[in-house]
Amino acid sequence: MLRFCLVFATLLSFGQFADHDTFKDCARVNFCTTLRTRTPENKYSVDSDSVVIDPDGGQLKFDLLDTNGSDNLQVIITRLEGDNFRVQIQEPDSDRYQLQDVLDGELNVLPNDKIVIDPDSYTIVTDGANVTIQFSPFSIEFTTNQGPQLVLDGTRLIFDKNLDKAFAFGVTFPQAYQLYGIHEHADGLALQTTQVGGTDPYRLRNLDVSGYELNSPMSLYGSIPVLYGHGSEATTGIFLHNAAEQWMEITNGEDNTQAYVMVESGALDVFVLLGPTPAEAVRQYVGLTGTAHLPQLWALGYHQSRWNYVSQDDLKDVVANFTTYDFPLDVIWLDIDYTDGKKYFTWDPNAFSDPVEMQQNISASNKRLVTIIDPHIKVEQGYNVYDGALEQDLFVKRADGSNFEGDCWPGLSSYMDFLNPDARDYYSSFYSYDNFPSTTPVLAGIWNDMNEPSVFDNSIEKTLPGDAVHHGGVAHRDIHNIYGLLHTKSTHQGLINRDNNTKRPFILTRSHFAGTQRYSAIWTGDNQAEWGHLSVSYSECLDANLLGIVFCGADVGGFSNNPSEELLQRWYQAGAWLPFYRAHSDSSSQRREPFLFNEDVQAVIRNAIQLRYKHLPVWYTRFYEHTRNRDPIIRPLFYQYPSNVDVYNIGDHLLLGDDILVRAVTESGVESVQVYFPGGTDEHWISISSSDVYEGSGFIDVPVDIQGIPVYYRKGSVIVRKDTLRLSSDEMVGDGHTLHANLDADNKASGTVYLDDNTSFNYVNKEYNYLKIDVDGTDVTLTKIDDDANSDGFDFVIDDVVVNKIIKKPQNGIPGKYETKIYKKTVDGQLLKNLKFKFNDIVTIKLA
Ligand code: MIG
Repeated sequence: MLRFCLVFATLLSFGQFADHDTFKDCARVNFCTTLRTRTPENKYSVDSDSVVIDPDGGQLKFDLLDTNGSDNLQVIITRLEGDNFRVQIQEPDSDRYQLQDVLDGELNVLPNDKIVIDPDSYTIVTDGANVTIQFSPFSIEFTTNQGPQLVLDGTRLIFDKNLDKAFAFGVTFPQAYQLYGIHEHADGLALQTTQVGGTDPYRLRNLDVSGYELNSPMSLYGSIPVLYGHGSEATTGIFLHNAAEQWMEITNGEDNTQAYVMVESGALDVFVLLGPTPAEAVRQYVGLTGTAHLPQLWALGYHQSRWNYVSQDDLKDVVANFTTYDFPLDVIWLDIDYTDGKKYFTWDPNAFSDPVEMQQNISASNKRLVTIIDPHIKVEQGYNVYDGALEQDLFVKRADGSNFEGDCWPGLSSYMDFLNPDARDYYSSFYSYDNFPSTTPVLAGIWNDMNEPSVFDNSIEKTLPGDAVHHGGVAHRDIHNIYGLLHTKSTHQGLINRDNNTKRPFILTRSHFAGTQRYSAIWTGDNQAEWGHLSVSYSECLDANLLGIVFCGADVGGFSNNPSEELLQRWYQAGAWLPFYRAHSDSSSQRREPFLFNEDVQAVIRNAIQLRYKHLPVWYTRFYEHTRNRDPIIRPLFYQYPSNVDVYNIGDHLLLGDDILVRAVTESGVESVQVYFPGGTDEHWISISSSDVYEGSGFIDVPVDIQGIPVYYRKGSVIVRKDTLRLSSDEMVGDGHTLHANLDADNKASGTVYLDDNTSFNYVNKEYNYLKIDVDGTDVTLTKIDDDANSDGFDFVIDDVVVNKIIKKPQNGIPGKYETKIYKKTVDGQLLKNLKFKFNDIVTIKLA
């Protein structure tokens, strides 16, 4: 049996290229082929008699007349807070599925207090924007102070009864040069131009694509239908609130940046984001679908996973070796191997005969456990999860009304119908300590995999068929892309209930959609141990960060196949700067836990992980600021430097917040790499591994060795670190901080730091300490940012201050130099850690 499993697993997961027989291109999808080649026509005009202005409700409604007379449509334009708009277009008698569960709460609708009525147009006028509805030919044009920004173009609006519920629409971005967004594709950061005869349109249909290929518009596991049109003057965007299969034709270029969106079913429901900066466009989008809550601190540490830790002894050994070999570790993961016959919420009685003891063992060295729970349920009478769901009728159905059954890990399986609130409640109850036997709080988080959902049947693209039926008679095709979101929603509720709402849940999901950030972190699925996959991990997670899902990572080392030692080291170094930091590997790959390598390799990997831990206060503070401001945690260069056209395609650099610049090394055998330093010649970037300082003047060739990748602090920043080396985040809680102050020309630097209980939701009730730090020469001033926050118990303890001062300016691409002074922890003879920062405290510390 074991032998059979291994062979089976190998066949399934091995592959250098995606399976194009199974996963379709546009040419094999009827609605895509038909809509893609449709010639634009002036088909629609506004029926001026039909316009209804509803000033209180903020809506404008009107009919579109089809010149052929048959296919009239209705349009509703709603004005939302922040000068954003919603456009809904559908047939007058439409029974299209209206998506639920995705938006974060109620929308804030604003009244249309000014509408200019002309003979051939209407214009909604607000402080920041004009929205002009042209009657004939029909179009909706959004104009801001920076000029025309976005046009919903009537000539490519298609509702075709011959294609059932499929529709299409076009958007042009008059001021953009480049489109970004529409996660998830294994592609560069900037979207490619697609065209008939060239690259296929980008597809958004959540699929279990093993062995996926790079530079490809193929679907992967998640879909976020958000597009940003970006130019040097302005950034705008659209969010298509629709979870059916979609294809997007992309055209980039000055004066001609546009997208043509083809959708299988559901509603045409578009939110327009008017920017005008990338930061504002992102905030507008995240305002619709919500922020991530803070993770528990440990979730930001290093995670060790592998398919297959085969027994409790195997697992305990791995954990023990991390300690023996001095590698920090917060979480050890169990893949499907721990279950009894792939029945989730059970343990294999032989290999995992004493899960409680195993959890105690893990916890003794301050580590935690995460286990996998998939959404398919083994069809087996006597398996309680199955029996109850069968009895309460909670499975997805076939078109004929019988329960859908398909093949997956356990053999024949049925699929929880997470669209049904009762199914979500039912499933969530299995996470309780009673219902998931032998679990303790050491089982600190859950991994939801295979939730596209995956079905082992290539004839249906390895997922549920579109005509499968959900609660309320909803066709699967209408909600396909939110199946994983609803799975994590149920899991999230389960963990909240399990711990009586005292702990912030940690969930990792493979399938995702707009709004997933409210419940779960994501990873990029089954990547490969290849340099190109290391590089794409940056562009994929940067993209996710622009689209609200900030907690993103990729399997460190690559899931399939075996990385060279060099690639593995580079991956540990780069992965340390993505929000989610987990090594994971396929069951058929060789083991590659860091302690298995020679001492030189170990030292490099240890350094990479330690550097992650030193920056935990930065990560935690950025996550908090995300909850507060909706900002991405990691950012591509164009986001921070939007008018610099040279950085539009750079996807292998990232900024953590705005003060740390990282360049992944994704090339083998190099002694130097090109690093782009942004910000102009007045901006300076201080290397953390040498005494070099670079000016923000573009690409500079920087020497590298295997010890590290290029990382820089921005001049004028204070980076708050914990530099005492420990073996887990728990062990660091009592440690003091080291401020790394990077002085500017005026000898000033500033930053922020956030502290709380690392665990609970009390921060929502303002139980935290959030401080602004200002360094001026040798004075350090700490100012509480929220007067009304209760910081009792969250003292900010400073051990020492590292002051970096530029002593030779960089010039003409030649690096300058900085020197470092370290100031120790005395203030008027007191230890800094005895200081408490209470209500309104401003404390000035003289550095000795
Ligand atoms: O079809 O649970 O992406 O991380 O190790 C493979 C086994 C199923 C896919 C996940 C991968 C995981 C594996 N799973």
